[in-house]
Amino acid sequence: MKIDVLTLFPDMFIPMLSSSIIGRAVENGLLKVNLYNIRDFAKNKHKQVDDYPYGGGHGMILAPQPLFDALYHVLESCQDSKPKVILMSPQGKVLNQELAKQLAQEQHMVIICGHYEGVDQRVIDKFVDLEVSIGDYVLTGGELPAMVLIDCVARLIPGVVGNPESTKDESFARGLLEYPQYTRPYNYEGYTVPDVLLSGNHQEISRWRLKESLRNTLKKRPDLLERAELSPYEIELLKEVKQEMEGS
Ligand code: 4FV
Repeated sequence: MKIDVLTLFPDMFIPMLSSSIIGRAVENGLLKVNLYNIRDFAKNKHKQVDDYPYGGGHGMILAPQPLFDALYHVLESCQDSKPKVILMSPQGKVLNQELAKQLAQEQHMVIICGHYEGVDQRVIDKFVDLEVSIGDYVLTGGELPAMVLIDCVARLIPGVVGNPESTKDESFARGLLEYPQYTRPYNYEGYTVPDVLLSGNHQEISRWRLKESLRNTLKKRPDLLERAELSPYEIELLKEVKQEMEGS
């Protein structure tokens, strides 16, 4: 996958693109990220990239010229299919695992990082295919949201995370929260590991894990349960969980 990032702060991306799983994905060519500084495309003598909002009001707006020229530059250099142009914005579709899975199918994405009060609407009207938000709160810039998007999409690229199985039954993969995880030692300060996990009975273990996944989701994110398509078996297990919770 190739990702072109348009930002006023390209250096913010270096640590995440050179560390850990994402760093390895870049090293082994599974992920190519080009960082473009929007200010490099500003044609005015002071390299200004923002200006006052028409109609008055507080704050500044990212002006059209530097962004138009940055996007022309990035789009003219792509031979193959047109990339998906994404603007990180609080007005966007709220990012979730489903959207991450969809975007992981893309070969080429261009991510625009807003700043100040936002970008001139004409940039959105002419170039933006999708606005994405990482949550209903306002940040100082689109860089952190862009990094969040790159991370959650890149880890779904085959070969990026060591064992592809691990992205199959993780939280949200099935619309449910994950089950509790344990590792050695068996007894830590008197806190022990559920015996079923040491039983070697994989059927019992997967039943316990599914039940605990349902319990976690019911306790922490009941909204997800409403949306989850549960099998008759899962509905049975959920009933047991509810009885146990009523009993406790
Ligand atoms: C944001 C979000 C976000 C708004 C003004 C940057 C800031 C400035 N982006 N999800 N929440 N962006 O707050 O994506 O342009």
